[in-house]
Parts: sequence; C-alpha cells; structure tokens
Amino acid sequence: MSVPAGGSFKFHEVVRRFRAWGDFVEAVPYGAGHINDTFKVTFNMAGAPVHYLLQRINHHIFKDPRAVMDNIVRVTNHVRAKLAADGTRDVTRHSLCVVFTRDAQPCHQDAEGNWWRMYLFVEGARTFDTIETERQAFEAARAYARFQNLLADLPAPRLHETIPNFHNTPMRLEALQASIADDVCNRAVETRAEIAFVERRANQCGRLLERHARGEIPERITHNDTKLNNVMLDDTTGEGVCVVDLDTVMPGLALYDFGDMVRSATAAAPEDTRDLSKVRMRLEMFEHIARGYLSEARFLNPAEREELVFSGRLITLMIGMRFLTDYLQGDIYFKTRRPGQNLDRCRVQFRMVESMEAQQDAMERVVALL
Ligand code: GN1
Ligand code: MG
Repeated sequence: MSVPAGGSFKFHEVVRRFRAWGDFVEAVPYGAGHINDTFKVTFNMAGAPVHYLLQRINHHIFKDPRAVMDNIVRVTNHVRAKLAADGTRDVTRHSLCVVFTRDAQPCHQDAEGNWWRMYLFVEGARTFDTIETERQAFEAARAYARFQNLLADLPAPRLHETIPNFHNTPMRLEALQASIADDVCNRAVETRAEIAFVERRANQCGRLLERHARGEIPERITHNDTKLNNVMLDDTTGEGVCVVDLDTVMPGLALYDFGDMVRSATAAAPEDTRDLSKVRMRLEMFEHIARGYLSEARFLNPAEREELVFSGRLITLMIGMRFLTDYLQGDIYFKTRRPGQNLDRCRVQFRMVESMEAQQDAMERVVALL
C-alpha cells in the first residue's frame, strides 16, 4: 500500500478529528511496518512541540478495524491500570495510549473509507530492525514476556480474532499450495527450490496445533507479531519500555510469540537481504532471548517449554511460506519497495530455518540449562 496522496492539508483534516491539542505542524512517515501506514505527527502546543503516532489501518487486511480497536483499548487500559497499581513511573511510556476522536471513538473513518487511529508518541525510546547487543535481545524478550504476563488476567469476554487463523500453519501451507496451483504470475517455476524446501517440512506444520488440540498447550493472550522492531527500547537505560503494533493481540499460543522473537532477534542480517551468506541464527542471541523471556514467562507449562526451540523453526518456516505465497500471488499483502523483495524475504527465512536446524542441539542445551 502506498502513502496516502495529498499533502499536509489532508493530514490536517484527519488529525483535527482527534483530541490532540495545539496546532498541527507536520506528519512524516515513520517505522518499517509491512502492513499499516505510520506517521509521526508534530503539534505545536502553546509553543511546545508534542508528538503523536498516526496510523492508517490497512483495512484490506484488518477487515474489522472497530474490532481491532476494541481489543487495543481493552488491552492497553488493562496494562496501564496494572502498571499504575504497581507504582510504575511514566506509565504512558510503558503502554500505548489511544488518543480518542472528538466524538469519543478510538478511530476515525475518513470520506474515502480509510481508517485512522492515533497514539501518544513514546519519547526517548526506539526500535531496532537488527539486534546489536545481547542486552537488547534480553530486554526485548523480557518486555514481550511481561506483556503476556500482564494480560494473563484480562477480564472476559475473549478478545476478537482480528485475523482468523493467523498462525494456523497447516492453513498457511494450504494457502501456499493453492497459490502454487493458481500460479497467477507464472512465478512458480523460479521458486522450485523454495517449494521443495517447504514440502520436505510439511509434516511439521501441525505439531503445535495438535498438541493444543490434545490439551497439552493452552490458549493464552498473545501478541502474535513479536518481531524485534515491535518493541521499543529506552535510549538511556536500554530497557524494553513499550510493546507496540497491537493489531494482532488476541488468543494464541505463547510459543508463537517466542518463535517470532527467535526468528527476528537472532537474525544476523536484515529480513530481506540478498546476501544469504550473512544469514544465520546467532546462538548467543538465542540464549539471551530465552533468558529474557523465561525470566518473566513463569506461566509456561512443561509442554510449552519442550517446544521453545521448535517454535522458532516453525514460525520462521511459516513466515517464509507467507512471503512465498505473497510472491506467487503478485505481492498483494506485504508492502514491497522493489521487485522480488518477497522472494528475498522468503529465502532469508528458509536460510534461517536451516541455520536453526543445524544448531538444534545447541539451542536445546541452552534451554535445558535455564
Ligand atoms: C507483518 O506489520 P508488521 O510489519 O509488524 C505481519 C507479520 C509478519 C511480519 C514479517 C498483520 O508485521 O505477521 O510476521 O510482517 N503482520 C501481519 O516481517 O500480517
Ligand atoms: Mg510492526
């Protein structure tokens, strides 16, 4: 999806719907998300600059933006109330805060049918696309575990499934197979190696859901998009301050979250690099992810602990399958900036899977020692 057309006048029209105080100054594209359009917005509030985060929700993917916002308001209110009760300082830096519209709605639909929402901008913290230090790995994982912990007692009703079957790996496999059969862009021929890679691992796709169906792995409230750049680390202390990108917070398996941390935070190279020689799972980062996660995720049962290492491989395989499916379908889901980018992303994921397979025993040893 492209950046919305029109200059600041259009943003001006959108932002004035929200309860943001002061005079609108500018909106600049922000972040590296593949789905929504995100802007850092500046207001001049009686002489002081104040920032907000403005997002256009991709309603082709999140088909019910009101349900998304209903989840997010419940989740963020719950987290904020618990942090305040614990005496946390700067609560509004530690959980996203929805800025409501002037008519008290959590989002605004414009005349063209686009859905917009606004958050307070978390100052003094940033995200990383590739991890640089072991401390960052530890802090990012700890922040996600804390987030799961804080949501463990969210009162009923069950959260909406904003994207049904989001992490259903067997269904993702079926979608890939359908895209190979349709081959609408004639791209299957150049992805033969990747298709074969998936076929050799097809029997692994159902493992976590089968254990869930047998009652061994419970449903929990999970984030479902725990890539490294969805957690903000404090510029000064390096601590994980705020978990962002809450569109897919919904019922899920804790292992999906751990697996996606392993995928994104142990990667030695960017998610779409073409230099596959640089792609590998960094064992030292895995150790710090596992340490950070387990320091807070004390709720895990033995079956979940058993699958920690496997979950990294599974989520990485599945996200690679999703990039491959999108490539075969003509790049209609993930934003791309260049031709072939989804195939490059897929190849990186599969190289990561191989690297995890090669280091499986070492990864298991790391977990066993914690
Ligand atoms: C998307 O929005 P973003 O960039 O954080 C995707 C995730 C993928 C990720 C891969 C709603 O996340 O599932 O893991 O790209 N989000 C959605 O980088 O599909
Ligand atoms: Mg994101």
